[in-house]
Amino acid sequence: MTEQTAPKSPVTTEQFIDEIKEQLKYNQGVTLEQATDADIYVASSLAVRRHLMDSWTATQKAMVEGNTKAVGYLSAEFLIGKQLRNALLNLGMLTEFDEAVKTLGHDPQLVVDAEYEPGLGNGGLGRLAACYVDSLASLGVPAFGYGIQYKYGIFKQEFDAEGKQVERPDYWLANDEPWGHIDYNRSQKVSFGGEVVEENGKKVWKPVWSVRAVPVDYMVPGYASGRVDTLRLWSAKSYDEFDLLTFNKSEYLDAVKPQVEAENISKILYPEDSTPQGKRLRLEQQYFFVAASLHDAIRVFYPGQDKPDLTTFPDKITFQLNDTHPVIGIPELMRILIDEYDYDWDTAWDITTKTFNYTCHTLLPEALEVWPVDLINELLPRHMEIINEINEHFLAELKGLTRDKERINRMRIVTEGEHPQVRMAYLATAGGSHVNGVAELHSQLLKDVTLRDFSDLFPTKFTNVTNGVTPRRFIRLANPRLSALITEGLGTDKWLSDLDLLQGLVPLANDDEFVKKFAEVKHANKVAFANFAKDRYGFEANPDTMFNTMVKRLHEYKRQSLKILALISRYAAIKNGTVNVDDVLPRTVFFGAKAAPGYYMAKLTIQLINNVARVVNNDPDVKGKLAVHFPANYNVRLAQHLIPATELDEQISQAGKEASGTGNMKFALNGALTVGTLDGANVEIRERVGADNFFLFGLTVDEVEALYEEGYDPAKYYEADPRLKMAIDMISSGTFSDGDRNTYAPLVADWLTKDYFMTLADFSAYADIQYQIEDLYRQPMEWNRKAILNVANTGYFSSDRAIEDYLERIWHTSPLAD
Ligand code: DL6
Repeated sequence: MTEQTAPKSPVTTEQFIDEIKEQLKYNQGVTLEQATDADIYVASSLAVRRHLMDSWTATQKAMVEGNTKAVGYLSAEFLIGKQLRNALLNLGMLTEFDEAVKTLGHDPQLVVDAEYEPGLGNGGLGRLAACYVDSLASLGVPAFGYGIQYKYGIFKQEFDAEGKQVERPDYWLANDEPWGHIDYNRSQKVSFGGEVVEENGKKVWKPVWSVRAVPVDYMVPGYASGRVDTLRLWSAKSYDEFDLLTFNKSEYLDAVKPQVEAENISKILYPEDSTPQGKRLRLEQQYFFVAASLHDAIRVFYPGQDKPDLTTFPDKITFQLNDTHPVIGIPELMRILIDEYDYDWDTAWDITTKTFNYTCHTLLPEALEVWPVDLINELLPRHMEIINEINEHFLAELKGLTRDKERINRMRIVTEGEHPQVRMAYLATAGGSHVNGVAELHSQLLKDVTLRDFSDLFPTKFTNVTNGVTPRRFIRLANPRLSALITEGLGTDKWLSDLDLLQGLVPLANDDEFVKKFAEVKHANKVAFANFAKDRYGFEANPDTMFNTMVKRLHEYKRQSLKILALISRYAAIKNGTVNVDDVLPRTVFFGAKAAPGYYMAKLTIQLINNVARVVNNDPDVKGKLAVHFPANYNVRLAQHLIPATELDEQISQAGKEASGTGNMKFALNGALTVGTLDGANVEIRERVGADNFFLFGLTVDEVEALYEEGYDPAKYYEADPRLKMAIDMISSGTFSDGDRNTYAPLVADWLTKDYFMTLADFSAYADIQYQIEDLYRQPMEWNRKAILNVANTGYFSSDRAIEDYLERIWHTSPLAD
């Protein structure tokens, strides 16, 4: 990326004050005296939006007229976070905003806080999509993020009196939402069901119901690029508002049924990740947004043309399939080309395979989506025919490549048997040009294990693009103190658009004055977080203890259980005198995690963590030494507060299970040290920051495999390490369940008899490395030197670099000319 200095505000503070007043008057109809913080938020957002408008239209015009191939990022999730500050930063208006709002008698922080965070994603995959649209715009690449504007985002997490997770609906659209522009004039019709008939020798799909896909456009401002891309999220509306006849018969609920059913499609985000989906509504959602997006792209790139030459479609836009969720787009584009535009099969297949690419985000076999043929037949009968035909063509192609019948059979897109299914990852691999994993290790495992047959026969399709995160949101906005210090250290602020410049901080790790300033920044961030936590969650966190954080979705493979077992063992050791309390390094542990509502073991782990926190935090024997906090409802906002304050980050998944991780990148970039396994992007982070600056422990992928082969017996580890035994026994004794010995019995039984993710096998190494961590932490200058080296050496993990890799390896397009 070309280095950019910070953008210059398009307005003075005085002008911005006038613009806010104008919005208050003409949009909200309130006087300045009546205006609340929320009013000021809406007025400022609308005023900021206006400043983006010219660049937005110019970007679209340049894209269509300049013939620069655009990127269509198809994703069921975009976890965008709050918009206002991000837009202000990218426009260079942060100072003008703060000044204007203060002049108008409001506190800028309270105004920013009035924005309700859209939770349109589950975790890593959705947040990655948001980072990628930010980087696309910042690099000046014309792009559309295409997804769904769910009415209810990821559930709001609360904890009940017993520490159990309770899910509450997240009706984010009940609040004023000034960023999305609903465009009824550019809606698309999306149809379902019915049958396929032959008319004049042609297949014709006769669907029986349709919904109206209405685009809601969010502008995606690039940082200092002058470009603004589009995040187009589809909302489902009914064509039949309601049935008057039924209404007049007083059957009121029946009268609105079709409307309710149609609108259900975009009603709620599925609160799952990495777990199998078998829900009809989920397939409806997938087809809904993909079909609308493909038709939308044709409308955008061939304006006003009845019979466009769609052989040029792959030159106009390249579609990235963000995991398998949008893969139904492959048969949909085939259907559009064959049924709507009369192309023959081969031409349609050529266009389709050139148009799509697929990113896989998992290594868990159960997370690779499969759809029952019966369900697709019922909802999308014409697509099922096309998928069957793709399967037949593909099998014929394979027969030309290999004589290995078993391999060919293993590669079937549509399985055989009584309940045939469509394997969406296979369809994506066969129907696209490139397949990529999201970290080097992950991409290698995709080739060696998950998609081995495919990579053997189509080796050139496979590539890697290691994930990245946007430095604008996750350093500049989240950590203004560190940002100022980096700018001071480097003597420039250009690092925000070229994160490799952080390398310039390497020598400063040996400059004691700089190291001290760095330590002061971290301490100030800890104090700020403690204040935020007190205010927002009501707990006291002592900034003079080590801040140690584990935030991510709750999943057994991520192994929050390893962290909590180690913590309990430390607590138990203090209680029974094995460890002298005076020797214990004071530590505050933060957890943040949502569990899928139907994931029993994950929810039980949450309950355990909350109860460990309750017991430990109320025990005078460990006061000042050990504290555990689990702020509910981990989201982007909490991440932005907690990550800059963290000193030790946990990335402790079983090796070979975390595809990449992106939290690990955010923490390293904010000067936390990582304790982690050789998994996902940890491997590359460690390579870059240096083995001495990363706390590595645990089994490797090969060792995990060997242990499975040899027959894994978790009980052996329980017997062998008294620290582990003590921790598990303490749980079993009812210490964290008011004496009830059964509460956590399912967890304990699982650990001792199955422990699929080998928590027990890695326990000793994990407990041992804590001594190393604590020794280092007792030498603050050394700790902070290493933390600086983490910041300095992780510029590679910018999403700008990731997008540049996509441009070069997969999309083969470029930024718009100036
Ligand atoms: O690539 C983004 C993110 C990775 O960093 C995580 O390691 C990975 O678990 C996550 N995957 C998902 C979806 N899982 N499935 N399917 O969220 O993607």
